[in-house]
Amino acid sequence: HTAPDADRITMKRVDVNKVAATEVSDALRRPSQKSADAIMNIVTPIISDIRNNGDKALLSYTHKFEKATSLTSPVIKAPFPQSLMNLSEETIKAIDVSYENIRKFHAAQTEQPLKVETMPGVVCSRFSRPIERVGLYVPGGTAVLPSTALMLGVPAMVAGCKKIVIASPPRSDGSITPEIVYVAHKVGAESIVLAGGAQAVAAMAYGTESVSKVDKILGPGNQFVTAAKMFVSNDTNAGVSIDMPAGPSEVLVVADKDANPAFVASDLLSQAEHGVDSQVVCIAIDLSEQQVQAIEDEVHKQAMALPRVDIVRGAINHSVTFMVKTVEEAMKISNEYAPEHLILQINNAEQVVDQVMNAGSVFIGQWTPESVGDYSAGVNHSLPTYGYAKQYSGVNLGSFLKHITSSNLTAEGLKNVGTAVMQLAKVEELEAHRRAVSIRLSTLTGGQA
Ligand code: HSO
Ligand code: ZN
Repeated sequence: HTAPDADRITMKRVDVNKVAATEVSDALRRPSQKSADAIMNIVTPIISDIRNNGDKALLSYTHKFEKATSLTSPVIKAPFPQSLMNLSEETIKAIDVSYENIRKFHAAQTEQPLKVETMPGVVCSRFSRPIERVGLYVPGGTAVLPSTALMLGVPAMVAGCKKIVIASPPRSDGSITPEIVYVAHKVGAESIVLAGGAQAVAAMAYGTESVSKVDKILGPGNQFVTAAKMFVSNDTNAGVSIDMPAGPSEVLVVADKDANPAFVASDLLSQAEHGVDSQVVCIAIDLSEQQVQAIEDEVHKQAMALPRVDIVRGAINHSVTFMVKTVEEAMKISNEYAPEHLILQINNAEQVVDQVMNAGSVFIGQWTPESVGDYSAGVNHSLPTYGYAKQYSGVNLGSFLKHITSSNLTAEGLKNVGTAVMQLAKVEELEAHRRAVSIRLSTLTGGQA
């Protein structure tokens, strides 16, 4: 039954010790995205239309793209009516448990203000303040994602953001997923914008008659959402920042001889079902031909039983298994790929975490499927994709804060540091800078500036 056939859902295999290094890096390449220019050409007119025509334009895009032609107002303001959050007991409980774990983990990220006396009488401090108004984008598309509302809304609430705006595309009947309304209510959101895509991003960046303007926009989305976020964050008229560039979801699973092939396959598939453009990578450490085969058999068997098998098939099509000999080789490939999610189904997984240099979030040991982090463990699931784990952190409490520094000098302190300041001002030929120090120092000695 393992004979290759066209319908078989199977990943490409690369034996790292038998091929050229270029073949490894080729196999690690992400599926290519539509050209950035083409996407920008589509989103810029939408953004201008929202800037010029506000609510009217926003509604017309929602009528067009979401087919929600009955919608007459693009915003629901808090307090949200109970009728919009009718949920089963089980769902309420699941959201409450997840909310509490996410709240605990993000509250623990609170940093104490720091204060350092760099020289006698020269005190430098750093403290943080919340970003006042944040816009949280919760994607619609092929799945409803109330968990993303939790992952963005809870840290915003913990940080103390005054105004939380949540945007999410409505369903074609104009209604919004009740789970999202319940989360919005729990995190104290000011409003829910019933819109998606570039138009929702533009509405939050510039504000409309009914959409509140925000200072930062966070959250994953398709290429149009990402392009719009990039555009508005570059527009000084908008005065808005973004979290990070977002791309399709991905996972890299490292498995050794003791890993359960069924567990490994289940983790690969849980990411593969996100979208046809998702990518999953498996690195098998010192596995025999039969053991790799066992994982591949499980991938096929479990995939065939999934409701979203067609999406999975698309993702698995550009996914790969690497065969390596050692943990070090595996971690070298993983760090090069910089996966959004890294799952370590290996012995001594906890020690191997020391070797992780680039990853969004790590899942340690065989009892830690990525799904727990997607929903309920407490870690954030809004993470850098597409290799951006090399330079970006996932969403965290700090994403909703600014750090402010302060200096506080005594007369003694100014005497101690003043010489250095005056000399550097002289080097830069900025005489007013030099005098701001010298005028004070001469006051201290009772002389003239
Ligand atoms: N794995 C996704 C997050 C998610 N999973 C939401 C299920 N719902 C990207 O990190
Ligand atoms: Zn997921």
